[in-house]
Formats: sequence, structure tokens, C-alpha cells
Amino acid sequence: TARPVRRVLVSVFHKEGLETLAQAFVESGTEVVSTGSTAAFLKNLGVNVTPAEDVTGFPECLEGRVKTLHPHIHAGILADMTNPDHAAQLDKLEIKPFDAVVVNLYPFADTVRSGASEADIIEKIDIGGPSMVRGAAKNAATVAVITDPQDYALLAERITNGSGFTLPERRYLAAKAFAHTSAYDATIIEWASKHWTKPETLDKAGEITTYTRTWDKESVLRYGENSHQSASLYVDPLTAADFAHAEQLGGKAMSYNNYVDADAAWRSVWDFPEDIAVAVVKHNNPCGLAIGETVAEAHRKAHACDPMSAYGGVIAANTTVTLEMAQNVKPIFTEVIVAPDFEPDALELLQTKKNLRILKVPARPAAHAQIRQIDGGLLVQDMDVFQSEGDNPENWTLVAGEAADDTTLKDLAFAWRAVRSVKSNAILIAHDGATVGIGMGQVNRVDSSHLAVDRANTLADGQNRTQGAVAASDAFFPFADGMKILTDAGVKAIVHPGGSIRDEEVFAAAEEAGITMYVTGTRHFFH
Ligand code: 93A
Repeated sequence: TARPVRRVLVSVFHKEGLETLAQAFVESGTEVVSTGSTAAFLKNLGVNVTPAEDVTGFPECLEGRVKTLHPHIHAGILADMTNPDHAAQLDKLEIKPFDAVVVNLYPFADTVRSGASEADIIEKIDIGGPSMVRGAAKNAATVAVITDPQDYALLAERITNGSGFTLPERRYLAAKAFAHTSAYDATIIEWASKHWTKPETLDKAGEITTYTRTWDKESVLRYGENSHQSASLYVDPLTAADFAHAEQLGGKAMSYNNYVDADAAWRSVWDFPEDIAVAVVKHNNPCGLAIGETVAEAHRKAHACDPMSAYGGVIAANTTVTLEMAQNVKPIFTEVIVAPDFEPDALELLQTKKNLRILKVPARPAAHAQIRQIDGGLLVQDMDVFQSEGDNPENWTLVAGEAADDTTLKDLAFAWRAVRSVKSNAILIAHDGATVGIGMGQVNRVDSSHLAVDRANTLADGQNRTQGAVAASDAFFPFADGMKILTDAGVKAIVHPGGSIRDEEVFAAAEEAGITMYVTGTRHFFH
């Protein structure tokens, strides 16, 4: 099934690596057909090139939009030369078949990332390239298709030694080529569906019903959540300055768990875009979250919530890390620190900790679609970014006690935002713009309340941190019991979504305990 490669079509945007191929073409006297700048490049390397225009007998036109879209090219790609009828037809039409097609496509994603105009982006939607690639891949019976510059050396070798490719090899290359054009189209869909949304005049038209995304493999990680799991990082090809594209300024390579925790921490601090915020995260849950006048203060407050758990944690700040904060972080064993930037002396100090991974992320997180894989499918949802009316304290309903004073209301608003990043069932106790006790990930709200109170007080060197604090619950209290644990501990105000069939019982218990209670009408489950 091996077919030698004697006639090749080459049309590539990126010219890197062509030298290897050119040498093989020259040495073996391969017949090469090529387009515009690729032909010029190969000629420069001494290759005897036939311009595509000579094959088509038609000039390249529309500023290159039509170069290879011609039957004399495509019949040469698509003729199955194992089929005598196809061979006879080509003969009669005086068209010569290709044995290999080497194409890489216009850089659509790079152009989007560069911030180019819409007209420039559209011009970089390659039409002729994918047509040739798909044609050659369909016709793997005869043609070898090369889309990956990493495969040039292989092609050169097979040309030089005259062996060409076997059918299974051509089929593998074809599968790889289809993956290439499919990912290319997915990137275009991602861009187009964001920028060319459905106009009102088309409200009767059907929706886009396939969820198509493409991710570029950025790196292979040492392992996954555990050492027996392999793992890789894939990045969005259309974005540049976000968390997945973070610039690492120090420390060991990021691990799978580092990425999970640092992403959670990064998102938590940007839940407070109007404030200076710092989060300390362990195992995808905050063990401290605070806002402050300075980033160093915010960090001190966040760390003080649970210094024991902060050991080996991940720290995120939503503003430039200062020397003062770096000095406070230095003695704490920390896996990752992520921030939009670092003061030079702060960076220098942090870099003295050889194991501390330092990530610089210029852009705040975008509200992207969240994807979770299930067996045989995907769940896709909008991200929770406080888009509900109930997230605005002005829309809260007072259901027990007196209206909170300004300071208390500020703390309640902080607690409500902070509880979003805690795994459900979440109870969060806060004071002075900082978490003081977090009860996370329990399967009932009573346990979460106990946990929040216990952590607030057992970790506090004998002080009672729940006395006079406020609390937030990510979802309603189904009974009064969980809430009573908080009021018994001295919590003076609680905010929660409400909506339980026993709301009245919960409100009455709050009234009886003499606390202030607000309901938001919206919840923040986070599973
Ligand atoms: O503009 S196109 O969509 N129309 C074509 O007919 C065509 N033929 C090749 N794009 C086309 N190409 C692309 O041009 C290839 O995929 C390759 O990326 C690039 C090669 O450019 P040059 O003609 O300068 O060698």
C-alpha cells in the first residue's frame, strides 16, 4: 500500500521548517506545485516550483481569496488513483494527480488575539487551505496530507528514501488533518457566535445547536489530581492575557491541583472588583478571604481567618502585590501566588522562595461558559457573576430585627459575595471585611454552621470571633436549627436567599434571637 511521493502541492502560511522539505525536493527531483509566497520561498531555496496559476491557467484573484479553488487543483487532489476510472478521467482532462499535500492555514486565532479589525479577521478565514486539506484527507487512499510542520522531517525522509507512505500512515495523517480543520472551524465558530449574535429580525430562525469549542494543548502536566492520572493544560486559542495564559515569574512548574486552586482563588478576588481583595485557597475552597485598605492588610486579614489551613495554600490578590505583602507572605509556606502584577522589590523577595510559583495575570477573569463533563455529555452553564437582582443589597428584604447599620450592612454585603466561592453547603461568618469562620462542603447546613463557628473560635487563640459578627448562607435554611447555631454563637446579622417552606419558622427564630435577617431571593450554590 506504500505510495511514493513524486508530485507535491505546497501552500503554507507559516514558512518555518520548509528548508528540510526543500532539500528533499531538490535531491529527489520532486515535482512541486505551489502558491504565491510559498512558491517564492521555495524558489529561494533552490526548488524548481510550478506556480499554481500555471496548473489552473487562471490568475490568482480577489486579493488571494481565490488561488487554488480550481478543478485542476482539486481534481488532482481528489482523484483516487487506485480507481482506474478516476485515473482515466484525469488523463482525459489532462490533470496530474498529487501524491502529497502540504498546507497550513491562515492564522485566524492569532489574528483575533492580536486585536485586529473585523475586516482583517475575516480575511484570515482560510477557505482554499481547508478545502485542499479536507480533499487530501478524504482521498487518503492516494494522497498523504501534512498539516503539522513537525511532520516535515518525516515527509522529507520518505521522499528522500523513496518509500512514501503506507495506507495506514496516510489514514493517520488524514485523521490528524481533519482534526486540524475541525479545530480551525471551531475557533471561527467561537469568534462568530460571540460577534455575530442572532438579530431580532431572525427571532424565528433556529439556534446554533452544537456546542463547538477548540482548545490548544499548551503543556503536558507532570500528572493529574493524583500521580496515576495523566493530565495536560489546554488554552483558549482566542485569548491571551487570562489565567490559563499566565506568565510564570518563579517557582516550579504548575501542577494540575495548583491550576485548580489558583483559578478558584483568582476568581474569588475578582468577585470584589470594587475593592482590594486577597484570597487564600486550599483544595478549591477559601480558607480566608478579605478586603482591605491595602493589599497587605487584605492579606493579613485573609490569612488570620485560618492560619493553619493557609499552610500550603494558594494566594490571589486582585491588585499589585507590594513589598509589605510579600514580606508577610514570605514566612508562610505557599504553593502559588497569583496577581495582576508585583512591585519589583516584592517580586525579588518572593523569587527568593524557590518553590513558590509566581503567576502574573494581566486580565481579570471573563464571565465564560462553564463546562462540566458527564458520562456521554457535557453540561454548559453561564458563570455565576452576581448577575441576579438579589445580589444587590438594595434589593434585599428585611425579614427579622432592625435594619442593619452601615457597617453591618457592608459586612453582610461582603459575606454575601464571599460565600459564592465556598463549596456548598456554605456558611460563612465575617467581620470587618474579612471571613472569620467558613463552613464548606457539608451535606447539610447544620454541619456547615457548626464548622463555621468552630473554626472561627477554635482557631482564634481564645477570642470569640463569632460574637457580633455577621453570616451568609449560600442557600436557604430548611429549618431553624442551622441558623440557631449561628445566633447561639453571637452572630448579630444573617443574610440568606430565603425560599424555604419553613421560612416563617426561620424568620421567627431570628426575631426571637434578636438578630437582623435579610433575604436576597437569589442563591449561590457552588458544587
Ligand atoms: O484565500 S484562500 O481562502 N483561497 C485560496 O484559494 C487559497 N489557496 C491557498 N486561501 C488559500 N490558500 C492559503 O494560502 C493556504 O492555506 C496557505 O495558508 C496560504 C498560502 O499563501 P501563499 O499563496 O502566499 O503561499
